[in-house]
Amino acid sequence: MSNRMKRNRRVFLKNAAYATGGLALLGQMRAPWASPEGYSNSKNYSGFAEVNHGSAVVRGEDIKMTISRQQKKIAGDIASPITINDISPGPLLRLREGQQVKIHVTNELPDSTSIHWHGFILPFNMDGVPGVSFPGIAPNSTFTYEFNIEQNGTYWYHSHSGLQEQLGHLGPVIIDPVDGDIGADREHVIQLSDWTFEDPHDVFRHLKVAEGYYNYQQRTISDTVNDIKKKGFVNTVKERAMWANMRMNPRDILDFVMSCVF
Ligand SMILES: [Cu+2]
Repeated sequence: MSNRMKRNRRVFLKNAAYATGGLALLGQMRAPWASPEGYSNSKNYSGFAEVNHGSAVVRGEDIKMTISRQQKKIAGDIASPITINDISPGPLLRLREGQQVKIHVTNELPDSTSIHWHGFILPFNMDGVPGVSFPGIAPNSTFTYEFNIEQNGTYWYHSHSGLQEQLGHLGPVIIDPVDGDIGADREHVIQLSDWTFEDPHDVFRHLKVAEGYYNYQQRTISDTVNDIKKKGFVNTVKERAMWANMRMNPRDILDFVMSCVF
């Protein structure tokens, strides 16, 4: 990015921040979830989990990550997500372009696990895909990933073993550019994830058996009658035929989202 572009982008972001922040004296009265370190996992804000994500940043050249399964409060109920360094989703991994890193991953799960570094440029045997580039991390063992950081940007890591990712085995990664200039005055990491109290294997099986399993908004005969009244018979039939041709349900947003996740 040229210096001029960087400057313009900064001014734009600053103005945008002031515009949205109004007279809230940005930086002094900012909302808790707008903290540079983030609080999205804090029970103070949403009651989502009993962990303050704010302290969960790991950095340096020698990093330890421990995978286990712990009881956490999610949406007011007790769940057993997979945790990384005691939180779920895992900590923000903060690296710098040009550095070397050793990441010791200890598996305290009863099953084999892995961490795939999504989008990283690295040697194939450090990629973390079991059965392809390494054998996986057996229970009660530690695998050390070791590679050079050759890029910068925003990435994420996640398990490539079974459906562990759906149980919370994932986390964000920020790699700072070698000159430290991210081209903005402030940054926020937002990682969206979803939680189901169902076993992800059951969800997977339900969707394979009946694609509309989680579609609670199926169209009914009265919708068809209403459509005919509004759009006419021919248009209604045409529209129904279009969705049928695509083999999709127009109201199956949830199924669509779950299919993408898996
Ligand atoms: Cu990935």
